[in-house]
Amino acid sequence: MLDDLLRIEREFNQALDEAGSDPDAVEAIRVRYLGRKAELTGLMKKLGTLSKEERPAAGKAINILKQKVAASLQNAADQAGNARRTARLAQERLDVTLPPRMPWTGTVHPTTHARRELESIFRGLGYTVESGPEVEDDFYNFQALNMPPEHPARDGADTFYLDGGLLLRTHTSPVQIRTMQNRKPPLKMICPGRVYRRDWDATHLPMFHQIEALVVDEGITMGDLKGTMDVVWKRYFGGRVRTRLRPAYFPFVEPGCEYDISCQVCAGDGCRICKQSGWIELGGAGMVHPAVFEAAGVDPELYTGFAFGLGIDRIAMMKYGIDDLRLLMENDTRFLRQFPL
Ligand code: FA5
Repeated sequence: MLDDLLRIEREFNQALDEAGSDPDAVEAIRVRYLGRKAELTGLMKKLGTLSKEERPAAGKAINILKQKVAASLQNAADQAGNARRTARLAQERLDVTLPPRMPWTGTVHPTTHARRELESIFRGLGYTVESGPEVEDDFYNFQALNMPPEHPARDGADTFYLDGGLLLRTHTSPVQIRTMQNRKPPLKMICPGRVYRRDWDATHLPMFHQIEALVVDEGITMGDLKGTMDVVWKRYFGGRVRTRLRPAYFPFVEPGCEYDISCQVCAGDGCRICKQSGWIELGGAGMVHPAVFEAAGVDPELYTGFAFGLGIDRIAMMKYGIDDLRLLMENDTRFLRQFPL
């Protein structure tokens, strides 16, 4: 029996060496050497076949080996567990010195940004900010603006008509009438907002944004218009911008003009965006027509006023060097994320 115990101990030590720090292998050895079917358990059962004199010494030797095996197994299991934990910790280690991956938070749309900046400039000059409905009727969009039914300027091809004599406003000028109906002069207001036309190309959108301005008081002149525009664009684009007025016809102003700024993409040298002219048209302007004052209930003998309406999308196009207005409508985040605030 003693030979058996020596052999078992040798085999056990060898098996434990081979198991190394693999906890599954250590557990398998525990089952093999201490489990119900273990050879040591078998030897224990065989004690009864030994003589009375041999039995105590043999029983003691078996128990000592069992305790040694149990202690070695406990030791090996602890080491295997530690090794596994250390390996896992090494794998999961965080390098807290790495720069963080910043979440993408979205940006303000360039048109919104341009609108907000313009609003802030006009507020600084004492203007109020008004709004009006996008679904208008014929009176506000055309008639009150000196465009009776047969007037060629209300060319049906440009207008989205709705049922019930309504339409999507084609410009922000109807808000001039609504404001004058509600407030007495002197008044200085702007109205930024969405407008709609049947257009679609690189410089024309079906839904775009205008900013309307109206100033009414005694003694307002074209000089006030030009001076105001110059201040606004110098503040918005910086000192390098040049401005010009060109005579133009709009039924609701007299005299009327178009308002250009030097192209901000090529600094006036001529490029694809300004069609080599060095100038970009931002909108129309002029002195409020007496017929418009009359339609809105303002005395044209007492008051004069100027008005203008500018395309905000075109202004954003200039500010950010965008060469196709349709990009502003497509909501492509690869484009939009180039304009962080
Ligand atoms: C008007 O809409 C007049 N109501 C402006 C006005 C107001 C004149 C007050 C006089 C007094 P016009 O149709 O030119 O004018 O449009 C003004 C500006 O809107 C244009 O110069 C352009 O910058 C912009 N615009 C016009 N159509 C489009 C379009 N389809 N897409 C984007 N911008 C446009």
